[in-house]
Amino acid sequence: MTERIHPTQPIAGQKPGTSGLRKKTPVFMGPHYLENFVQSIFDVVGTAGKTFVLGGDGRYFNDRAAQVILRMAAANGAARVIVGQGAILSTPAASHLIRLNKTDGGIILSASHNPGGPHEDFGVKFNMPNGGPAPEAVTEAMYRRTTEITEYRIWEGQDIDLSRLGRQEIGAMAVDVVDPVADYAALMESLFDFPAIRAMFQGGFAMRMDSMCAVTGPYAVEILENRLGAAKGTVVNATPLPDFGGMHPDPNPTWAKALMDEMMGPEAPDFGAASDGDGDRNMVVGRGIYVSPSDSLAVLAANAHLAPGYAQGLAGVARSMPTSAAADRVAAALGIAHFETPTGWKFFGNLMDAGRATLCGEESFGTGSDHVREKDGLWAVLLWLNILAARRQSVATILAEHWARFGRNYYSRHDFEAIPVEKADSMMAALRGQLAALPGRTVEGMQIEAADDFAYTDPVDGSVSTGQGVRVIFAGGSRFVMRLSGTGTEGATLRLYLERYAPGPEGLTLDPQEALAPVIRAAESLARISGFTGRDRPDVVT
Ligand code: VG1
Ligand code: CO
Repeated sequence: MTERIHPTQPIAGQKPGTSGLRKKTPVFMGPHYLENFVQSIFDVVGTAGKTFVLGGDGRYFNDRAAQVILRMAAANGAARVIVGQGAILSTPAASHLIRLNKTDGGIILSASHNPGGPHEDFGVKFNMPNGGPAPEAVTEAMYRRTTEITEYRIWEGQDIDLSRLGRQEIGAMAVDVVDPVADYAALMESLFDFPAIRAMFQGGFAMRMDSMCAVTGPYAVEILENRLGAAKGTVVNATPLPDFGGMHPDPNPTWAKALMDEMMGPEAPDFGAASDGDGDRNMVVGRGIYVSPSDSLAVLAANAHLAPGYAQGLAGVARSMPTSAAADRVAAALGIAHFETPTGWKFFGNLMDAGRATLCGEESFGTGSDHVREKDGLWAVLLWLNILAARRQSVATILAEHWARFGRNYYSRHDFEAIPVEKADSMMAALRGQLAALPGRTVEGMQIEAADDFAYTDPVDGSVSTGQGVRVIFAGGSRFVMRLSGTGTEGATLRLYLERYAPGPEGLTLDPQEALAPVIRAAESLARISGFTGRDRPDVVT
């Protein structure tokens, strides 16, 4: 092998979004594209003598990209890289390995819930030594570096054999290939009551776990089937494929339709779950009942003490701003702190590091805790299983009792995808322009209490993030929020988040779309979504 310094030039558009840099795969495979971004990461975080973790969700180009990054890490003077066998690591497992081995961070190869394949999406993100996604100041510095880069360093030579466990070397750098599942499975076993869950499965409890041909397959088979004794075949679509079998690995009722149909059908098992491309998202479904992610966070917060890892109680609960306030009500009842952060897991890191939040969640099928610094799909599934085993009730009963106690935050998100960017921008600008005049006005019979563009001051380090989503809040706890996605790779995606609070005891069992109808009409009348975009219905409803 020989070390080379390659001249290069800045490539426009290498700006990380909500969760790393995501682009169409052919863009990432273009000349110097991956190399420029990775060198920019290394230039910002420093590499000499450092140890990093590396792995990805197995999508197309994952294996090639991993080889390039290993050779670049060696040429940049890193001491050691811990890499998942086959270059595979789920995002939460990568976060765990970063923390467990006290490394200097890690690179995760994934475009998460976006489809994968030669013509779909690829992504790269850097996680900090705490195991969490790099904060905005760091990703900004990486982006700035991509605009001035002139060279990158790489060893040229043969590939490392990533199928072989154990140590190999590139120049002076050690490459340790590790089992992607083992340490993560041990962590799960330390948090949850495996004997109780095993007994529940032995008693005939049936489950369907849809891994959507993405990275959680091997994790779910090992944990659910091998260690917890769930029936063989409980995990479906369990083999990770480079194109996720053509599926869209986003665990929501639209893209995990087969699971939804089964759970709503006559042969439904007791519990269903799905996770996304990189394993950090989860959808949970009971027999005949869908659990909205916002409700899931609230139920988990209210019941976490039933799991051994959380028996001592929670320090606090944090949710992203567009996530419903259901978790806040639980926090208030428990007498613990609650926090409202911008969208994206990176904003939870400081709260968890400071011991102020134990559980965190987003409406986008993300839940997690301070066991790692990423959201964690299988963790959420296991916490649900632990609660089901402890309470010996159905998902439907647990939800009904939860709403009876706390009231129900009806919630839905409407996504309008691939809108021309100029149209989306003018719509958002027009809405922002009205905000100051909205409070006090009545729309659809609801009085507007407040309207703003969400800004967040991190209570730990004081950093400020502005422009995080427009919210219009009505008297009585209803609201809508609008923001543009920061993970898409085509045009703009508008996310419209809708919420309405019903205190109960009446009116707790409506269809969410019906319950939210006045809020949906209010959003349309104020933001003129159809007028600006020409769309009269969303592409995805969750
Ligand atoms: C979306 C979700 C956000 C989530 C992010 C990454 O971002 O809304 O809650 O943290 O995806 O999830 P955006 O900017 O498109 O709304 V993952 O599982 O794709 O890394
Ligand atoms: Co994900």
